[in-house]
Amino acid sequence: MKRIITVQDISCVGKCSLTVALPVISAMGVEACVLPTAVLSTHTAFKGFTFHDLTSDISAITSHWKQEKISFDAIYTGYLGSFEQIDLMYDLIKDFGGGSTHVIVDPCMGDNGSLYSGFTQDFAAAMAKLCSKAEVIVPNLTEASYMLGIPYVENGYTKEYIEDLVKKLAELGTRKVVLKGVSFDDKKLGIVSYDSETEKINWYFHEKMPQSFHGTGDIFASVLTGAIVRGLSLDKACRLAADFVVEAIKATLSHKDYNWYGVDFESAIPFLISQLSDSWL
Ligand code: PXL
Repeated sequence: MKRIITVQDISCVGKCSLTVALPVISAMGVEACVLPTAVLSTHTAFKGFTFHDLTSDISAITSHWKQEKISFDAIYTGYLGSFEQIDLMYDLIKDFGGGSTHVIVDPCMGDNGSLYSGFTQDFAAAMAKLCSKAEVIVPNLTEASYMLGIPYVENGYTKEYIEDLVKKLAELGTRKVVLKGVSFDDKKLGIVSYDSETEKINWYFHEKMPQSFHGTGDIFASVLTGAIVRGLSLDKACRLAADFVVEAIKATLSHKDYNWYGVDFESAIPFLISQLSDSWL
């Protein structure tokens, strides 16, 4: 069985980060090991959340893994709470990366033109540097703009603008870029993936949902990671991840009293499993 290590916070309530990565990656038949960066009572869109930083535990945990000669097929980093945690990711990638181990960095920092509570432009610059160590990065348009230090353009951009953006993101030093949330009209939302080695750009547009939710970026990155370690091409991995997010949003919206803070991805897990048939490979 393939094994991945995912590094992100555990928000006890809120359906994001580890509370989605664990069930989603497990459902894909991939072992999900965790390195929690912080424990929060909820994700940061709730008022008054608690935040317990776990930075000081990280080195002891990873040293133990080294002693035990534990290895991973992929390293997937998500929400990181401090500059120090970003620095620790260089060691993690040095110690557990290399060879055939995939490194996926989701520079989880913001959405809809703003950074999440607690993040700054300097943090985005540090995250941009970490992207140089990744094989695949998974920013949305907000994170891409902050990492490149350019204004966030909400809409009205051209195909050329997006193609230029993914190439600039690849210049951060990663091989592959998956840019989320691209839209040229009010009906479709898309994913653009770019492989800087082959210079191939793939576009995938799906139905635009009437509402966006917290945690969908984490769900997307979790499926993408699971799919990559299962051997799917980047294009197929993006399609599967996007389709699963759409299914999860549909499931959420089908209940009139749905939660505002996250999606019912649980209801869509049978869809995810059904898609992982041989026809995807
Ligand atoms: O889903 C992204 C995310 C992850 N972790 C924490 C968050 C958020 C988004 O708000 O607050 C703690």
